[in-house]
Amino acid sequence: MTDAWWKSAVVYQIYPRSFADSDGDGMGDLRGVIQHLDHLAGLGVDVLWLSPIYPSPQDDNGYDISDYQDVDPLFGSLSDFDELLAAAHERGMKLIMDLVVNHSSDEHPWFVESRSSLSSPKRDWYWWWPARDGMEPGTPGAEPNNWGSVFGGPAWEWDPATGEYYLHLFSRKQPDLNWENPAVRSAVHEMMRWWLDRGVDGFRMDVINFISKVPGLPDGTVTGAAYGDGSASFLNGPRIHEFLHEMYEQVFAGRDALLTVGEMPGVTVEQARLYTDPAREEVDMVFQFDHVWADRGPDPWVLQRLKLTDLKAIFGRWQAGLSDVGWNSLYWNNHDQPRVVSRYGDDGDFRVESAKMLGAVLHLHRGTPYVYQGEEIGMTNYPFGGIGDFRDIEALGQYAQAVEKEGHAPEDVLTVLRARGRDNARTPMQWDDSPHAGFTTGTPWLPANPRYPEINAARARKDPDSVYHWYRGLIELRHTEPAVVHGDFTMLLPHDEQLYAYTRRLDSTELLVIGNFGGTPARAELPDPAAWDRAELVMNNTAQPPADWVLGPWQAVIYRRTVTP
Ligand code: TEU
Repeated sequence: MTDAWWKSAVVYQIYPRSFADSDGDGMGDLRGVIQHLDHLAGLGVDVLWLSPIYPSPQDDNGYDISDYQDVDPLFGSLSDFDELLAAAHERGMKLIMDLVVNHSSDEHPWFVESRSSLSSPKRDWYWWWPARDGMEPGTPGAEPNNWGSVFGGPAWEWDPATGEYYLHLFSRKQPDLNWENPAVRSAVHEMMRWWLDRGVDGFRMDVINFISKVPGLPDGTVTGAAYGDGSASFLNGPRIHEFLHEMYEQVFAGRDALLTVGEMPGVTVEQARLYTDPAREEVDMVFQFDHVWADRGPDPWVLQRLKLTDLKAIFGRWQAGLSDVGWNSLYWNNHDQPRVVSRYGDDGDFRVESAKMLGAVLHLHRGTPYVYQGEEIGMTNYPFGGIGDFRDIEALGQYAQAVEKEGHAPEDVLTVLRARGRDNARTPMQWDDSPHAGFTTGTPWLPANPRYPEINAARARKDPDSVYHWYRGLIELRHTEPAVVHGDFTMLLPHDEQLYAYTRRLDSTELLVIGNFGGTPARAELPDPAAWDRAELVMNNTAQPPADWVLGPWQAVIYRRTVTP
């Protein structure tokens, strides 16, 4: 495990619903992915991660699964899937699946059976609880505890037929599976082995640090929101390491060349050291959230600007914390995050420069980078208007709770949703300048971003100065320069509010990365500038190299030198 293949790999995330539609129904599908594999192979990525394609009522766009071992007809068939897997493998790319097993759909046969009666053999596969002591079941406040769900409203749904409540940390159509039950765990393991036997190369595990709950499910802390915050009872719960190690033994042990990454909101560096220590046999890496929560203030409905020094403190802590044991994953974007160029860059005059700068600063860290569809062409947030423009269950549910239950001004909530809402990531991939950005010949389920005539893949591939070719260069650098993969990391200028700078060092090679997070020139006060006098400028996103270490607006530079011991 010392030289794991995924340390030099770059992963590309596909959100199939919004990637490419081959049959004109307005919804992306697997044949659409197959048609665009050369765009991905050309970029040089090593692994594809497919967001869920399983049969689903689509309450949360497929993160509510009603059959773990098939493909939703919306996306195609199992034979389309096999063809995609073979076509990816032919091009030297691996493919990992999304594993969503903290919860299933309420339409999964397991849940249908579980809710059918108090004595159902599957009753204990989910979290069924009676009403709070002394309360009339089904009345307001009678829920077993005070937890709110991530998508707004209580985390419990009353089932009049059996008179009990079931737990759902996400929507009411996503009941939480009861991992305390060994039969649940072995059913999940069996399903995972079935996919691996089919040839898939690993899993991205959805909110996997939520699966172990504190027994008794005590009330959460009351924060002034409509519901309590129960996260202390389900984030990194008491049996989480046991469950992950058991999964490793039952599913992954003895299989080669896999990749496992656990999505873990709220994970700390100390916990991540345990999760990703190869000797403990849990997961290869985790997705932490600190750097995408860095622009979140105490009031969720007030936009807060990023302080660059906070961002550097976060990455610095993660780089140091996982330097001797474990491994980082690196990402700006995924299907839940707004577009990074609109968030931490400048999507106006400096869109191309800032998208490249953000890519360089992220990819040169130690860890495995993830690119989300459209990031490689610098796609931007969508100009949402009113709440009617949003489709995401999270945006709609949180809006309803904030406005109707908590009395926030609609315009304040909309301001935050426009900047941070998940639909920003979910508008169609922009392939070319034909109608709907070439995503579909029909009517897309979410409209294409109106900037597609300027920002699209066909144009980016033709332009050697595009964000696409810059990302291709970053990926190539990771593949060819071992210091990018294995070098030590040292943060420089931790107190500078505009420049992000660090070095990577492996044996006699040292790299220096500097990125300007602003639209004005800024001078890097390096600790030892003379050491870099004769260094090679490996990548630069503007026409001129810095003079006297003054970087232009949104400039990014990567230098390499040979160190004589
Ligand atoms: O997301 C987990 C998660 O914590 C999200 O709630 C995320 O922090 C939030 O949406 C950011 O706005 C995973 C999936 O990635 C997401 O798409 C699913 O909706 C969720 O789990 C439930 O499966």
